[in-house]
Amino acid sequence: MSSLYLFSLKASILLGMANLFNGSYTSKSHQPLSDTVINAEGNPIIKHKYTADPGAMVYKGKVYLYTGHDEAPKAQARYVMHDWLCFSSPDMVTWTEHSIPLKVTDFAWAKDDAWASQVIERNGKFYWYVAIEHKTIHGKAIGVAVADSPIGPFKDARGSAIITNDMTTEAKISWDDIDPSVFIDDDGQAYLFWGNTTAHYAKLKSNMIELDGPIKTVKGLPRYTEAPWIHKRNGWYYLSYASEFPEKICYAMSRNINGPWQYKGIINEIAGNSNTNHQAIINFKGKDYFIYHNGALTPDAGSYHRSVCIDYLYYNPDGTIKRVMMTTEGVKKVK
Ligand code: FUB
Repeated sequence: MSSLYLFSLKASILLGMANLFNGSYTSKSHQPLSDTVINAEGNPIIKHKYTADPGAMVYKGKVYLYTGHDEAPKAQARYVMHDWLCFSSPDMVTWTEHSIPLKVTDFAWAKDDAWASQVIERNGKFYWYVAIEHKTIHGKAIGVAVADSPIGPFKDARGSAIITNDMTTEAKISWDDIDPSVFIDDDGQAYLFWGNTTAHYAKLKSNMIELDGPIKTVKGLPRYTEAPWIHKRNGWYYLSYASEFPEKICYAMSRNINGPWQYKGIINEIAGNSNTNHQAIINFKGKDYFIYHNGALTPDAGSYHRSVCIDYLYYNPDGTIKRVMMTTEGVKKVK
C-alpha cells in the first residue's frame, strides 16, 4: 500500500469524521475519494457516516452490503435520506466503501426519501429494489434499478415505479408500500415482498422488473410493522420482519412461500437508541449473520442517525432461530 494512498485514506476518514460530528454531511462531501477501505472492528461497523436499513448479498466470495444513509442535520428528529450506499467485504470485517451507486435523483419520477432497499443478482445483472417517495402519485413507491456490476453504476430499470400506493388499498396509509425484499426460489421464480402495517407479496417475471400476477397479502405475521426479509434454509422459508413500535425483529416459518406462515417469536430485541430495527440475514463462508441497525453512534436523535451492526445468527436443530445477542464487539474475520 503506497504512502500516498495511506495519506489520502487518512485524510478522507478525518474529513468524514469532521463532517459527521459537525452534522454537515451532504451527498457531495461524503463521496469517498476512491474505494475506501474500512477496518470495521466492533459495532457499529461504519463509524464515519450514518447507515441504516441494511440489505446484503453474497456474490463471488464477497458480501455486498447496501444501506440507506441518514443525513439529518444534528439533533433533527426526522428522516433525511437522499441516496444509498454500498460496501463490500471478503471477511465481514474489512469493508471497502464504494462510490455512491444510487440516488433518489436517478429515478426521474421520484421526489425524495431513499428508504429501505435490497439488491439481488440474476443472470449477471444486479437489481436494486428501493422504497422512495413518488413525485406525482401520492405516497411511497417501489422502484428498481439495474447494473452490470454489484457496485454499479445503477440506472432506473423501468422509468416508472414497479409499485405505487394506489396499487394496494388494504392499508389506509400513504407509506405502506415500502421496504422491498426480493427472493429467487430454487425453481427460478422470483418474488417481491414489501409493506408497512400490511405485508404484501407478488411474483416477478424473469426480467425482474415486472409483476407476474396479482398482489397478495401475507397472513399470519402478528404485530407486523415493516421490513420483511425472506430467506430459505433446509427447505424452510423464513419471513422475518419488524414488529410493533419501537421495533423488534420477529419471524415466521413455512414449508411453502405462499404460507401458511407459523409465527416463531423474536429474533432481535429493540436495538439501542433507535425506534426502528431493520434486518438482513445471510450465510457467508459457513457462518450465519444478522445485519441490523441501531442508534449507538449518537447519544441523542439515534432514531434518525442510525448505524449498521453485524452479529452472529444461530439456528436450533429444528430450524428455529435463537435470539440474537447484540454486541459491541461484533463479528470476527472469516476466511
Ligand atoms: O429508513 C426509513 C424507514 O425506517 C425504513 O424504510 C424502515 O424500514 C425503517 O427502518
